Amino acid sequence: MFKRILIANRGEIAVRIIRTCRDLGIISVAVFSEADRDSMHAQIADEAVCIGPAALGESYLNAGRILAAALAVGADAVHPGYGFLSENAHFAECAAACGLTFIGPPPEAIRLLGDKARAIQTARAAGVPVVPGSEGVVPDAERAAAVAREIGYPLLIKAVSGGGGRGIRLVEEPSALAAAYTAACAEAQAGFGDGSVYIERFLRRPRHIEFQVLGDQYERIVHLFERECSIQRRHQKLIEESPSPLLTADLRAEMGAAAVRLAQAAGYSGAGTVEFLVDENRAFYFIEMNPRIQVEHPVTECVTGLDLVAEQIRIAAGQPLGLSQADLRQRGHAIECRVNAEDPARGFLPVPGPIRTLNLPGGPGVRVDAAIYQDYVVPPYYDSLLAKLIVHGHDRDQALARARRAMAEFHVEGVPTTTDFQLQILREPDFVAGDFSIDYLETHTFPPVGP
Ligand code: MV4
Repeated sequence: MFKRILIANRGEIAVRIIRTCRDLGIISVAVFSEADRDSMHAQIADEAVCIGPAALGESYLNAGRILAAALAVGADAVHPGYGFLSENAHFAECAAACGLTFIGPPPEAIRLLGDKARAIQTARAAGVPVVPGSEGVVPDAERAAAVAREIGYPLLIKAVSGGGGRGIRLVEEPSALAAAYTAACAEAQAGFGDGSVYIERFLRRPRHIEFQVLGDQYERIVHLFERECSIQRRHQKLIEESPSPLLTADLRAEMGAAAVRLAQAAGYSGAGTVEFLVDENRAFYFIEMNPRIQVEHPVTECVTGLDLVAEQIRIAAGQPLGLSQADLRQRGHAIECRVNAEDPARGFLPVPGPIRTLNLPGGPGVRVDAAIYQDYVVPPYYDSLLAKLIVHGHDRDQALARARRAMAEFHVEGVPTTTDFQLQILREPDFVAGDFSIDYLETHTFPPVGP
């Protein structure tokens, strides 16, 4: 097992990883920017190294500085968390070249899944359903028109190197296709340094349901059931849950098996997430796979009883998976609310600044993953995630009651937060009935809550 792990991240996920390191008797090493001197992750880690100024390119996105810090402290492994360098195949290769274990999937799998068209072709070859569309990259406007004649309108042009909502363009009718194709390629080139695009039929009002998978280095892969992630605003998830209110046991087993087949075909190991869209007929389609631990992983931890970060570490250390699919059960119901330092009344504008008062919820079935404390100053340079509230209950009704109870207890003064907005969702009849899609927040209005 590793003796010392460097955590190449900040905020709640760095704290989350430090906690598991401590459980496992592994020395944790934090890295922090000059803007994060007072951050919780830098304070609670066993060791902490300043790696540079606030700017991402000089700290958390600077592979050279992070690897130099890891070598200087004698780390044997690097955990990238989510975001930052977590999906950077080159960083994973450089870590290995330095004699450090990258706690994540093999670089070849990261590279394959980072190319969304190759990922979809891998899925198709593995018998995983995909959205009707182009077979791989669409190289010119003539080919785009040919694909469009086959699949019809509306359609989406997606950047091969996009993902997570970046680099997508909706085309409603044939007259708009040629210009949209040209613009999509130019945008993709400018945004990702790769102008390749592919085309899919546009699904109306789908649900976004993802499956957690876990694979060891010996080709054993299991799935840890689904997370329902449809409640989002502009690709920022606000509430996630497991199980999804939509899935039947049969559909869950079918989608889980598909997720495992895709991971196997991609040569995957470690923790990963397979994203599907599910239409109104409950037909499901693979759209992409994320080769990292995700923000919403605690929902899966609650219903499976596993520590996913510990599983990542054991897998990276070469231990075989101690679980088989038949051992795994989805127990009860878990809901996560992401508490952001944003003002819903001002279009969810991020508002950094000092936290003057902080009262965190507790009690039965409540978990808070956060990296904040009273008088902590939220820096303006990074994301606005303050905390994650995760509740667990015997069933969805109990989990909902606990989520409402805990969110009402969640009290922050100094910066605005999303808690009151989420409380309204937790009480809204369609949400309570489990009747929603990715369009939920565009089709439901919530009055601003006064101070
Ligand atoms: C789609 C889609 C409808 N049809 N693909 C956006 C993020 C990226 N992961 C895939 N996305 C979508 N792909 C087809 N063929 C609708 C979305 C989409 C979406 C997906 C998941 C969660 C939120 C979303 C919000 C808007 C659009």
